[in-house]
Amino acid sequence: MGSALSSDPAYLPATVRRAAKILITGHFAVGKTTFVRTLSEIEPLRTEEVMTQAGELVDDLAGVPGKKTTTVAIDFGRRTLSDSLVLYLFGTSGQDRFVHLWESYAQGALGALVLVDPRRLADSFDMMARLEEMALPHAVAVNHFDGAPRYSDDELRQALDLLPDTPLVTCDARDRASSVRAVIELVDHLLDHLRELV
Ligand SMILES: Nc1nc2c(ncn2[C@@H]2O[C@H](COP(=O)(O)OP(=O)(O)OP(=O)(O)O)[C@@H](O)[C@H]2O)c(=O)[nH]1
Ligand SMILES: [Mg+2]
Repeated sequence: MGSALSSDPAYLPATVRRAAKILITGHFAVGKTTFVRTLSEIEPLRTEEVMTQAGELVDDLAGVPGKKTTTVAIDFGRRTLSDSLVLYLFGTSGQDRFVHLWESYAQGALGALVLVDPRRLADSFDMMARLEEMALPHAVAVNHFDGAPRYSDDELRQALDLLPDTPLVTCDARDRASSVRAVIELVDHLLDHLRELV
């Protein structure tokens, strides 16, 4: 019985003692829902709605022509990172019109992983400013899109006005190994941050 439960990914290992809420965030269509789906060990909860003509003027689909839906509230997934630590992943909506949800998103969150599309760096400015304002510790993951410009870390840091200790990594939200690496960078950063507080 015990072994059946422990082999079912729906159940957490009995050794897990710590849980952390992490936000997966970023601007519209940067790959947040994809990232949560790739990383989650359970079937993620999604709140996708079909995009309609009404949003045509605000939903900039340049570079993501196949995208038909958008997150209207939250994505939720779970990833056990070690024998003792589980992450609860909350993917935010990228739509400006849901900015009022941010207070709920941030409630109890230890930190955020900000996905960035190198083809539209300026679209990330509002998000970076919001996280600074909320003093929410974060790491930045540049999501790989085919044909996107390749910037050096220095160029990206300068463009996004990152603090020297803000981790900057690259990932492909469709690829599990690189997504795990990105989230581990964030967790390491959060642990450093927590150590500074005690
Ligand atoms: N080439 C490439 N495409 C990606 C990647 N990540 C996501 N996509 C595609 O980009 C599109 C947008 O992905 P979503 O995961 O829906 O983006 P989102 O940030 O959740 O979008 P909103 O919730 O509407 O803000 C989808 O068609 C994905 O298949 C990536 O790393 N590389
Ligand atoms: Mg989404």
